Amino acid sequence: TTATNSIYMVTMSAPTNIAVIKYWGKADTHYNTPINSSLSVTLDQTELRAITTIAVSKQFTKDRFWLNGVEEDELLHSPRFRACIEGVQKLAQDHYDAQGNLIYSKEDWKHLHLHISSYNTFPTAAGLASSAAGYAALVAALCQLYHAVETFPGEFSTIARQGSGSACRSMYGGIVAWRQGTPKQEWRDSKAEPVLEDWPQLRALLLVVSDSKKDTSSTTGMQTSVQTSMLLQYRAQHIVPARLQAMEQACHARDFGTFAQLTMQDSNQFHATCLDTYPPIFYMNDISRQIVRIVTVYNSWAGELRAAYTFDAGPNAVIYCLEQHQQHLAALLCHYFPIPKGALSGLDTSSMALEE
Ligand code: 2P0
Repeated sequence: TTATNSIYMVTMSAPTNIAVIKYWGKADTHYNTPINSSLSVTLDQTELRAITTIAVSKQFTKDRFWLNGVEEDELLHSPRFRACIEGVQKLAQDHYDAQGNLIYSKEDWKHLHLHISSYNTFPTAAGLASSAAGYAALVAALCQLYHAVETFPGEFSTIARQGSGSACRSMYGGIVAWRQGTPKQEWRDSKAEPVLEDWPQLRALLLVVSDSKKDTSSTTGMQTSVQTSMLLQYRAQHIVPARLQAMEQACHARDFGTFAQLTMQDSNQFHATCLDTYPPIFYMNDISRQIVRIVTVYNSWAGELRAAYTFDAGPNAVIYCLEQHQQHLAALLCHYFPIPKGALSGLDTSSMALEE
């Protein structure tokens, strides 16, 4: 076994994901399962990530957690956070060093305290799915720490789901579905499933309209929607199943036009259910609506769907397009929303002149 003063550390990161068929509404609040399946694109080629380091030592006397450098005791002791730690701990294995000596046994893990530090490389709680990346990175780091092994495919994603619903989808890259699952066996089939490993030409432009914290948290918002919006119930039962199937087909065929149309319609419908909620929830603002107009005009100018907007629980837009239209679209958007000097990095602005 290890010396008492040794510290064992792991670091893992997870990307954010942006849903094109949205999750909104819980079927079971305890197991954190949804009233409809959803589908998202994991932004795994970007730097939009949560990075989580976990340290373990026999010297630690209690669990501690820092988010972006600030200690967050309440979050650490929340049922969702505990569900992640305990969920992965159940799958822990003994841990040996390179020489085959036992360092930590399964029993040890139950008594050892953790120091967890997590950073987001993007604004927290501004509708850029920070909880998705955050809980996915937490679960990934715990899995690494505990040398956890799944007892069925997708089990790790069921644990991330209990941290935050959308986090289960960030456990895989590419295009990922979250199957709503059934109550039997504690909803073990409410899990993420990779749908398409990647779509190399697909691009996402992120338009940060505001990086301040959102007014209505997703958890509270969707609870009110489930209680008051009949439109949400109708959507979950009668619209999403067929739309999801059409979306999966479009992804497999890499049919961007269909993908774009379904994406925009689903975003619109999600925000319609927010308006149908009582009291109503407004996530999009005037700038968000201007972005919708620009994309609509751009698509009708092109005579085909070349860009697809989508908005989550905040005013920020994500615009999907194909690689060949990325520069043109970025130039158009920069024309209407000039970017402050120095705020752009990694983009070649010299080639961004509008062609028309
Ligand atoms: C989604 N959103 O599918 C939808 C679209 C926001 C709009 O998942 O309560 O943070 O932690 O399970 O996952 C945001 O909700 O909610 C979300 P919890 P979560 O991406």
